[in-house]
Amino acid sequence: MERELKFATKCVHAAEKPDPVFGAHTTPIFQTSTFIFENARQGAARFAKEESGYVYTRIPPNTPTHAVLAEKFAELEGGEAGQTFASGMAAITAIALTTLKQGDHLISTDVIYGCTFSLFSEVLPGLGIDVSFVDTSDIENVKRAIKPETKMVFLETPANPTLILCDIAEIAGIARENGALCVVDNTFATPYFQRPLELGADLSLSSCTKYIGGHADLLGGIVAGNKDFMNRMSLVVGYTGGIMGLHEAWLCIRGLKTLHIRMDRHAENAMKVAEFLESRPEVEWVRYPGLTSHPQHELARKQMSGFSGMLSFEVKGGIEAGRRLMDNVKLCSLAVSLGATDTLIQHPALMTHACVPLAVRKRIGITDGLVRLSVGIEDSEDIIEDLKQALEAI
Ligand code: LCS
Repeated sequence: MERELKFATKCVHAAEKPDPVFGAHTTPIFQTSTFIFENARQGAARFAKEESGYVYTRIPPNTPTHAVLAEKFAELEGGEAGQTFASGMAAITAIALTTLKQGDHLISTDVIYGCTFSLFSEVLPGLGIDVSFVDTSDIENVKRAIKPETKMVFLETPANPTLILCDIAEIAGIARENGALCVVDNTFATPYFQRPLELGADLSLSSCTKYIGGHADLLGGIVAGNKDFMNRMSLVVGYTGGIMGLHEAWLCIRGLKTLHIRMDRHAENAMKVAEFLESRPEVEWVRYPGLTSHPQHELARKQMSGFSGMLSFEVKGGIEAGRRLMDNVKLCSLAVSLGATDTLIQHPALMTHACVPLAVRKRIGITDGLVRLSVGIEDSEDIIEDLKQALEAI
């Protein structure tokens, strides 16, 4: 049997094919909206899906640039196939529309990115889909929430912004036994640190806007899973049209080539920053899966090979102290999004999760004083120095 390439080698080489016409070393951007058929028979065969190949840029497999990115990501996640999207939200929407219809039931992690929460709580119920938000950190809650109509269990782990985890293998098993699809939003961990498909999930998705692109200069989404699901989803992709731009696809291919190096540095820096914050008298608590104080540190060690670059913490003095901290940082950028090369600081209660009702935020631990940090790949000493001066200025 052929030896499987290591993850770092896959980041660099997977799906890359030298251009057979001109020999271009990198994957070209196929800046075209349509593809020429050799004859009418071929055009008809491609539309009928009797023959594989490109048709029109909105319709999967979109273009060869998109196809290389989808295949590269699928290989990194350990999936059979992939599909790219205009954003992480477009990916989540297409998965939901492919899987759920009127009368179906969705179980979702309760701590989840704000717009995913709004999509599930405001848009899907309008289509007749019943949604239960569940604390998936306890599998008993998932078992209790399952109904005959449950068609999908949607997990986000580590969760945005509280960094709470859920046991992917256990929950994927429960979903499978009950005929429901298990989908994991793997944006925070990336396939470098966590591979949900290998743990039994059906689909793993990422917002490429974050670590996959890696440089805070694009919007994109991507999904990996089996071929059958991708074929079914291709209809929804073609009909709804939320596809990734060509330049973005090219940037994501480039981003993935350094994913392993960037993620190691993000995680190394995040651990140092988490330990620094935990040692400070101004800080009430710190939540980072790599800290032994994280309530699910053992689970993190079991299902992740590293702890990524995201952490949250609360400064003593609540919302006001947090606001002063954010106003006083000089090196860190006060911005939403995450997974950039620079360190980003933001306030979920007023920013990314402002759309989540206060009562829900309180129940799921998004306190008003919670500050979220996306630790960048700068020198950790400089990040820590900046946070130190900002904490002292509170
Ligand atoms: N999933 C997670 C876990 C996210 O954090 C985000 C965006 C998305 C999906 C959606 O991806 P997008 O459509 O933006 O590509 N998270 C953001 C955040 O925490 N700040 O700004 C956006």
